[in-house]
Amino acid sequence: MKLDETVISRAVIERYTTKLLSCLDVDVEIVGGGPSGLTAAYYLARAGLKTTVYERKLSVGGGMWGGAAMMNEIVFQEPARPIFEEFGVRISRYGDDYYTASSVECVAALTLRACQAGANILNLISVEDVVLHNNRVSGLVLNWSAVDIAGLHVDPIATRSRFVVDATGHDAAVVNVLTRKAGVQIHNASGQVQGEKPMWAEIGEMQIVDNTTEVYPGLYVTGMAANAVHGGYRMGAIFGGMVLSGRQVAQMIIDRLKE
Ligand code: 48F
Repeated sequence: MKLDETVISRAVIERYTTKLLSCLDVDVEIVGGGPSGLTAAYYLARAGLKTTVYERKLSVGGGMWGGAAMMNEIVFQEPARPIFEEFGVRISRYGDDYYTASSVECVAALTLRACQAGANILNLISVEDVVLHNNRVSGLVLNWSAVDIAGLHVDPIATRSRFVVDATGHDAAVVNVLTRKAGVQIHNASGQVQGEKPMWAEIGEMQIVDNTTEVYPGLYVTGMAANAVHGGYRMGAIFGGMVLSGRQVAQMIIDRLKE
């Protein structure tokens, strides 16, 4: 059998181009491939919705890899257990109220399940802006992360979707760019990004599901971005709220698209 370098290159170029073209017009675009974004992608794609995740880094997983202070175990609580079990993660009980799992296994499982459910995950792409039509977020503005890092003056490409999800974690990057550039009021207590509060795990974990909302027409928040936008507490290395919020935003969008 002969292996031809140009055929290998052609395969990559053709297949990636097909994939990228299929992402130009989708049901849901998720910005950020951390635990909340990957969980949302799994449930949305499983419901048959055309779903894309954009991740600016080489690897998805966000803040999950490092557990707490680089000790690669994560902790979660009972309400999140069925989600981790559905992802096929091996979990261990810790005391009466906690479970632990390998953070590496969690990232791998969430990523695999999201892909196998049919979500497209595109890494190395940074979302730098939103498409805003008639006071509704209608898509995303993308560029290669390498362009951003190198500071090159290169115009982006734009997509269309029915809903965008900001799953960018503490930065709430999508909501921040919308409010900064469009000067709009968002749907929270102050109309502006409130910023996260200091750490209070119990309250932060309770708030995160309630804070998973549509903050502007067409734009939802999930995960730590939800608490950042609504002024909720941070919670550190407990990840139950992240997957519960990811499942919640998926369900809200699925319900909306059924209307
Ligand atoms: O930060 P991240 O893991 O967000 P999350 O899903 O989970 C938070 C936890 O990891 C942890 C915590 C647990 O209690 O508080 O922090 O809310 O993942 C966010 C992902 O979004 C990517 C970023 O690289 C990361 O992988 N991201 C951020 N900005 C952009 C982006 C952008 N502009 N374009 C594309 N990806």
